[in-house]
Amino acid sequence: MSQSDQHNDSSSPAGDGTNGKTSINPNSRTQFNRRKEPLSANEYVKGIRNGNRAMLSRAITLIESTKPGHRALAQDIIGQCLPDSGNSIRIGITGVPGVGKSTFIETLGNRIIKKGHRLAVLAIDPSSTRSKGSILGDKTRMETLANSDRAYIRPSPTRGSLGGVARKTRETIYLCEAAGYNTIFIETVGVGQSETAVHSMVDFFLLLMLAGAGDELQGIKRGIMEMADAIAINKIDEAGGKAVRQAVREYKNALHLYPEAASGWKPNVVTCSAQTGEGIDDIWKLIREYIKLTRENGYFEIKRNRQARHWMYDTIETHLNEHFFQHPEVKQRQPTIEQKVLEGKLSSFRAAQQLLDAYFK
Ligand SMILES: Nc1nc2c(ncn2[C@@H]2O[C@H](COP(=O)(O)OP(=O)(O)O)[C@@H](O)[C@H]2O)c(=O)[nH]1
Ligand SMILES: [Mg+2]
Repeated sequence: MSQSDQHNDSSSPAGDGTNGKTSINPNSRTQFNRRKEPLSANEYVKGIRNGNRAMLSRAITLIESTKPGHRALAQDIIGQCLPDSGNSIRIGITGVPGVGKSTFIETLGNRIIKKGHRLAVLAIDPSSTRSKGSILGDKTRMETLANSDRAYIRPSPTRGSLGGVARKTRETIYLCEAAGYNTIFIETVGVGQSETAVHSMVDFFLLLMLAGAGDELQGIKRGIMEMADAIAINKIDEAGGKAVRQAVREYKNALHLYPEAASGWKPNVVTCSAQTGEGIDDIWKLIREYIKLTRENGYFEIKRNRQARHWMYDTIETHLNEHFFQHPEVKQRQPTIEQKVLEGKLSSFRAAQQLLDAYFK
């Protein structure tokens, strides 16, 4: 295990010791580490508030757990952390694999922690279901950050639906904020579902692109461009000046096709090299301008409140959905009914009705 893994990895929630190398308050860490019995929500919350990273990691593992007991405990912890949350800037960073998201986060992250920010990086990467390597890869790409006391890096859980993963990320944000991280970066692969979910949990949404690759080639859907508060063309150290200028022109044109945003903000196209650092400070400046504008015109609050409402309904839907499919009668009848639909012997609507009847009966 590399040092960065030990430093930032998750640990088991089962009260079996922790692997957090650094905590802000060493005393509270030892105290918790000696404990063998499961911790109470209060103890978790105390640890998180003290900036104990191992406790934070263990609480996030509870959020990610599918065990009902863990989830109940996690909800308790989140509830207690809520009053301390909300005091951060949440930034989503998306783009196809390889565009340079992790490198960008490493470069920008190091600059802002030098300015005194405390940064949490949450990475949602569905490809990690297939290869654990991509998570390790990210960690080596964010090596300096991973070894900093002012940064906390947490890869997404590797199981579950994208929507489910995203919901857990949203809950994780609260804990990170309660732990004193005032800037949250959420890295997500720009291929579909996940950024809609991420868009509804961040204040600013940044889309990374490459020059000369064409957006079809880059697998970016129009809808994702529409959500972007800025598009940054990365790797300008590599691309020719002409290709970069053309890409800027094209994306600017594309953005102008969208109706003016309710935020009063005009999304812009900028250029950078996450590798050399060129343009990175300007992007940070842009993000701060956005925050300033939307805080002043009230949109910042409005957006957060709408997001809260969205997650309320999302959570209800998820719970109802789970409850439905765990119903014994539904569980028992589902395979046969599904098979009949596949064979064309039963219409989808009748099939659904039969299962719903079984549930409501
Ligand atoms: N030349 C150049 N390479 C870059 C730049 N940013 C990232 N890379 C490289 O592109 C590859 C993918 O980067 P990574 O940050 O992992 O992309 P991600 O999949 O979007 O997170 C790595 O080999 C990086 O070193 C850049 O600005 N210029
Ligand atoms: Mg990455």
